[in-house]
Amino acid sequence: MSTQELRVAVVGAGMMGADHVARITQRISGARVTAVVDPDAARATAAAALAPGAQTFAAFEDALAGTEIDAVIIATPGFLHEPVILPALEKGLAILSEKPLSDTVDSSLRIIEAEQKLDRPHIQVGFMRRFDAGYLQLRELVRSGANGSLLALHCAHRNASTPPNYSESALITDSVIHEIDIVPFIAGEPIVSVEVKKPRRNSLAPDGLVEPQFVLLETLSGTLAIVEISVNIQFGYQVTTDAVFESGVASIGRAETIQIASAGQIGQSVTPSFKERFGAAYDVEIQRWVDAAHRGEIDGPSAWDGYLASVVADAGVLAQSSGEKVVVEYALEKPAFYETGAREAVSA
Ligand code: ISE
Repeated sequence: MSTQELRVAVVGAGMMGADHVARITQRISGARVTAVVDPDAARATAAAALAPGAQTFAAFEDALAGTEIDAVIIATPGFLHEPVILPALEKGLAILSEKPLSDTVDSSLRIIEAEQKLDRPHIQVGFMRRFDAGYLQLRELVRSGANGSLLALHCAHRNASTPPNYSESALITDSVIHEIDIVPFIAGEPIVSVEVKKPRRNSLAPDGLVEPQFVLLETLSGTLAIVEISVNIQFGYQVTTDAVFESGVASIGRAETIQIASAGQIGQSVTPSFKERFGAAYDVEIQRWVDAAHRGEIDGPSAWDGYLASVVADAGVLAQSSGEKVVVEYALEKPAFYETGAREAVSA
């Protein structure tokens, strides 16, 4: 595998899957997309057209049987990850699973148990914020201690609108899962409790969806992250963080584009979706995953990080329905297996 191009199957040809097909074809070295898997033939064909020579398949098993694959990117909804991850592990493929690792804690546990039967971690989880320049600078600032201890984080996570079938629990499991991963990454310690507050409902949200919500994530030493999740805010895609230190405030996520003062107004464009807001981070993430796969490693958040996030998300969904502060109980200690294979720069 080391000198040849990695032959990648992309499973799930929706917005994210198609974006990865284009990325690998146009900007990533050392890999090419040889298979696109989606039960929707039109979607598979449209995505495969972005990668010359790529074949299409309706199911992952068909791709395994029908072509040579070294690696797989899984970009289906979370509840469909395990049925792809388990056979991919059996084949010893390099795996990039989009977030969340899976949709339940039990499923995440089955995945990490299956992975630990191998010689080393094979799964990297697509928490792309760990590759974003702003988050990395913020993490370094916390580590340096230059402004004293980190006391609190104001996080805004805003989407223009929701896709079909987006439910209230998805606010936690599909959206805030990013803060659930990145807050410990920045703070350097785990989340110990979750609480959810619900302000006045946005009438522009689909019927029955209660949002925005405020999700309070408390870390071990008491740093509090207050996450505003708003998913039908219309104006575009915005993810910002203001970090409150003992002697100063650091802000990331607001200055992505040029600011223009003209005709009596100051304006700046807003990214329409996560594809643009985190485009550079995705590029770094996928290049490092490909390079690591050639070395027989992963280089980013592992399935263990995916499992930890699923435990916190579970507590978050409970907090959402109960209105209570829910203490996060981690049933497992980090296995030694996960101390290797993922580079320190982006792994917890
Ligand atoms: C989507 O799946 C993502 O991962 C985006 O980053 C997030 O902002 C959005 O809320 C999710 O639905």
